Amino acid sequence: MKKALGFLFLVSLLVSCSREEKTQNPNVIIIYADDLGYGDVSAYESGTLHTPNIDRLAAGGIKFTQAYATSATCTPSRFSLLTGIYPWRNERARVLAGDAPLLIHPDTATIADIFKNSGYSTAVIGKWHLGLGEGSIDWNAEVGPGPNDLGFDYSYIMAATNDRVPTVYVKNKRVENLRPDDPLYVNYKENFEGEPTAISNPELMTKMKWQHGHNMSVHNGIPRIGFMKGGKSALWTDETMYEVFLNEVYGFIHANRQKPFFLYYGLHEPHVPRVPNEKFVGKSGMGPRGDAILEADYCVGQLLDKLEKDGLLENTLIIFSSDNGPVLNDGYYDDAVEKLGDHTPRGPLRGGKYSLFEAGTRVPFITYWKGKINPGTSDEMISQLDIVASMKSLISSGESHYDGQNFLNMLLGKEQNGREELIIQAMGRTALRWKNWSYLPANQGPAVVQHVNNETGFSMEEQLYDLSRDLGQNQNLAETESEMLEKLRNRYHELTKR
Ligand code: NG6
Ligand code: CA
Repeated sequence: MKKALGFLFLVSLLVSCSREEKTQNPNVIIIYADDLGYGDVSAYESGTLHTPNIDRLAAGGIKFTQAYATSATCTPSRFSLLTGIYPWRNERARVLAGDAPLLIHPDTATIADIFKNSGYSTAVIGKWHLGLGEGSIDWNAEVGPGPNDLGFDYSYIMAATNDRVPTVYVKNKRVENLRPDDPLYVNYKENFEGEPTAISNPELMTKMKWQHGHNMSVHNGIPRIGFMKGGKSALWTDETMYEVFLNEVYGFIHANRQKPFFLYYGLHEPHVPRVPNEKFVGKSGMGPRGDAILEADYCVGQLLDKLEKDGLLENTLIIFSSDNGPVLNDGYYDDAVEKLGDHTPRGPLRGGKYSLFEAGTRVPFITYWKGKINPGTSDEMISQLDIVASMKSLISSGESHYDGQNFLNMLLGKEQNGREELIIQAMGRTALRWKNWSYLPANQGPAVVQHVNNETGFSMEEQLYDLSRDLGQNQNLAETESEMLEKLRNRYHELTKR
């Protein structure tokens, strides 16, 4: 009898503990779009393109108007998102090839480690682009180290980008659906003898043609960067990618509905090649880029519905953002420029992907937690660099993590006390945001990215803009505001000292 009572007591204790844990430890989902611009979300720039599901997040959460990716390209931004370390501290944090070694050292405390160490189930599903392995990858064996060595219990990823080989999914270190009788080989330096490329066999490009770069191996009628051979059974279909990742997301959430989980969901849209499912084709009137954004928006809506159906919406903090600013022509003939119409992917900002001007790194950024966050807008400055420290504070304690600061209360709408200063990066160059000012030091490099047509902000003349009066960075005040210029120049050098 005594024993039974003891047992019952233990059971009720366990039940109440797990309930307690549930309220104390919310699930966290980061939805990270690829190349989605500040003005691509209709909650930010009401125009011709409508993103009702991302808008649903904004309407029920906090829309940040001054939130930054750390870099104007993917790999460095993702590096910082997961580590809280500025990308310019790591020489290798640049757009990586599909066979590049893992960029984050397994000893680094990542956001996934932090969740995992607090008892969370952790997963990355979608775009990775942070390297895999240690230098030479055998795609037919275990592919690692990778996300599973950085705190993610589960990983279902594309290794790099959708325009880079290998065009396969990697699930927990194994290329999915690979058959031993048709091994997969990848090379970024030279082609495999006898294998066709977009140059030798242009007739293979049945779905999309390259405009610049992207002229090596062809898969699914689309030319890519890098050479690949074999692995036919494992090759992905671009048109169903949204669904493959979404199903993985459902599976992970369902398996972990009883315990706290952290999910990093890397959407592949609207990065090139833009090959949306037929469900979305023609729906935006803007060609594949607009349709791909609608596909991404649909995925956000499906995820919200799933959480609601599983009764998890009130116990899940969602952070939505993008890895860098927008780009139209990023290497394929896909009508992105021709069919743009009145839509303004960069919103009121200058520049875009690859740029030190604002549109390179200032991105949509929304926090949503049903019943916990009072909806609103925040004009405070914050960086994706700060997410790790803020999540640390959410589940345990701490005020910083490497370069990142804790802004949990601001993310939850309880305080308005953002960053005073921030270093941003574009293609290896850096600039300073300080209060309402933007300072771009003298930087060597092209003023405009060839073919892409995005302004970089690189100039041998220093630039100084007062964003409170000149959000579009049209008036360089470097000559007239010499005191401010000197102050910011000094601060920039102090902050970027390595
Ligand atoms: C560039 C590619 C571009 C895109 C980018 C990475 C060429 C000419 N351009 O080198 O298409 O893939 O890398 O984009 O190859 S990111 O969003 O992953 O950083
Ligand atoms: Ca990107």
